[in-house]
Amino acid sequence: MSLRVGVIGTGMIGRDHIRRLTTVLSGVSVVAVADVDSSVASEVAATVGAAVLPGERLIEDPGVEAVLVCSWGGTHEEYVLAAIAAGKPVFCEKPLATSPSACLRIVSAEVGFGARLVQVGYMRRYDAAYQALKDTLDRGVIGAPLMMHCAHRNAGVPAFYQADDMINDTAVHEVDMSRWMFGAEVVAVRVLCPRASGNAGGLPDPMLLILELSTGVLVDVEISVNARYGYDIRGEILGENGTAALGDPGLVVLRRQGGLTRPIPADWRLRFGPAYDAELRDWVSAVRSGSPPSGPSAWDGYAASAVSAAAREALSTGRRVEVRLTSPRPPLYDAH
Ligand code: NAD
Ligand code: ISE
Repeated sequence: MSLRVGVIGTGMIGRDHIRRLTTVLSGVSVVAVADVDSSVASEVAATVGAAVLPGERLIEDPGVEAVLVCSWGGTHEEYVLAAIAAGKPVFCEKPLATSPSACLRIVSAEVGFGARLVQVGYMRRYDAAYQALKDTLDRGVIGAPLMMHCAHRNAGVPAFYQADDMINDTAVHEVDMSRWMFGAEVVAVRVLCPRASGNAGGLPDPMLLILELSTGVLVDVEISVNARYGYDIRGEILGENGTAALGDPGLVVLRRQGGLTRPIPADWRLRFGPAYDAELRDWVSAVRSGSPPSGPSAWDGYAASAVSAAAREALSTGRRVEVRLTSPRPPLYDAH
């Protein structure tokens, strides 16, 4: 029997995940969709033969065994809490919620339920290039890490995208990646902004975050969201005995007509397609076998959100802001 999934939010990533669930993965079907824009929901539902339901009804529906939340960040808390209350596994796109307190309400509901139901869509952990980089680091090939330099460049962003989204929605990927890559918490953040790009459209773009990890490692993250030339994700670790950088996954390098070229992906769908496939394959397989999800947990979502909150304060005050996590971490998340 295939796993019957309901998807809330049929915008860009909701549609991409529905395509992946129905045409790339096996053992799963999309039986219901929800979106506040009912015309978009109906259009998408028709392509996969799913029912259209309001979000809360979709979660309660006995025909829906597991839920994917792909609506805007501000709506995640209510849907994830409803899924936990219904005892249904839920894959929630990042960020888990838009404030540390909202994330903690999810953590506490999951702890109250007594088992892990939530996975958060931090897909860098499933990306072949990031996994190879982590493997290189873990094998000691470059010695103990000292710093990591990251760039996260979007060709452009939608008109509704705000300054805080550069942190909550974009840099938050590098926050989660840094915690996973180095197995350490971010303890303080600074945010610096050079003069804004002529393409910035009112955003403090580009922006530089400096993350201090509990181990003394520093991670700097350049966020540019109107880079125009393409979607460019970079990362290089400086270790005591060498450096290791992300490779370009699956790109062909062309030498012809006196030139050397290689393509740059247009957006996140092209750069991270195989990573999204892998994260959902892993989630579907865990849910089908009745195991807890092994991907980023609600606690990881909370920790990333606490760093985002500190970074927003650092942006508005110009100060170094310390990150304080509620402690202790509940034992439910010990294997993480
Ligand atoms: P989008 O604007 O294209 O789509 C969001 C959809 O949610 C819209 O169709 C909107 O009508 C719907 N929606 C809003 N409020 C709703 C509600 N209360 N109930 C049901 N539907 C509602 O946005 P998007 O780019 O698809 O982003 C959606 C989420 O996915 C965001 O949290 C974003 O951060 C995340 N995302 C993650 C990645 C990634 O790389 N992991 C990439 C893109 C987006
Ligand atoms: C978007 O929501 C994503 O998560 C993409 O991965 C990121 O590159 C982009 O900046 C976000 O807006």
